[in-house]
Amino acid sequence: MSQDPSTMMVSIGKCRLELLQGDITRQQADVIVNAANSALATGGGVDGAIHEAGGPAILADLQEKYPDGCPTGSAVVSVAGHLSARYVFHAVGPIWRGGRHQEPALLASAYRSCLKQVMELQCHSVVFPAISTGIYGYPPDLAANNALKTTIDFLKWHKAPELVRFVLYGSGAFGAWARALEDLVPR
Ligand code: AR6
Repeated sequence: MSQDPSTMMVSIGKCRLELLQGDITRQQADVIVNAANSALATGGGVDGAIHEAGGPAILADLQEKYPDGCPTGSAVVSVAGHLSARYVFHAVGPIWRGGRHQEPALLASAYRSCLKQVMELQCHSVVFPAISTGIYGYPPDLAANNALKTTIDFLKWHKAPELVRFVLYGSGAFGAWARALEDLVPR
């Protein structure tokens, strides 16, 4: 495991799993994942940042392709506009309501839906934000364990994609992901 104050990296077979503190709109990857809502309406947080940086082509594509939105626990694909990516995936995580309303299963399902579509579109790299941990209120430590365990299980089973990077906004989120990764992949 390599480590400096704001990055962390582990290998899962031939795949790389990275944590980085930063702004996801500045990333370069085949796929950038957005934390969306089920109406696919422009919101705040990472969603607002992605639509602002990516430009109006993203919303126009979503409105044309998915007029009925996207169910919680799933993800849909749009163009990437001005972002440095082939696609933007719009993943809908659950709103935290205490943890007994299928939140863990729905969060894992949102990540799995993205990873599956990364493979189907023959993409090799994907960057994720901390889905559901902002406006949707999912506790960061629980979300981190869920996101990383789901991803590690997927990488072990499918041996792809080559690179999965979580881009965490702020030191609090980065710390939660770093602790969860150390627990799941002890050095
Ligand atoms: N880069 C990376 N992470 C970011 C950035 C950024 N530029 N900006 C915020 N984050 P949120 P949710 C972090 O609220 O909880 C929207 O209105 C943020 O600090 O963006 O899934 C949608 O339209 C937090 O850790 O998404 C939905 O209605 C994480 O991204 C709703 O919010 C997720 O926070 C979705 O809520």
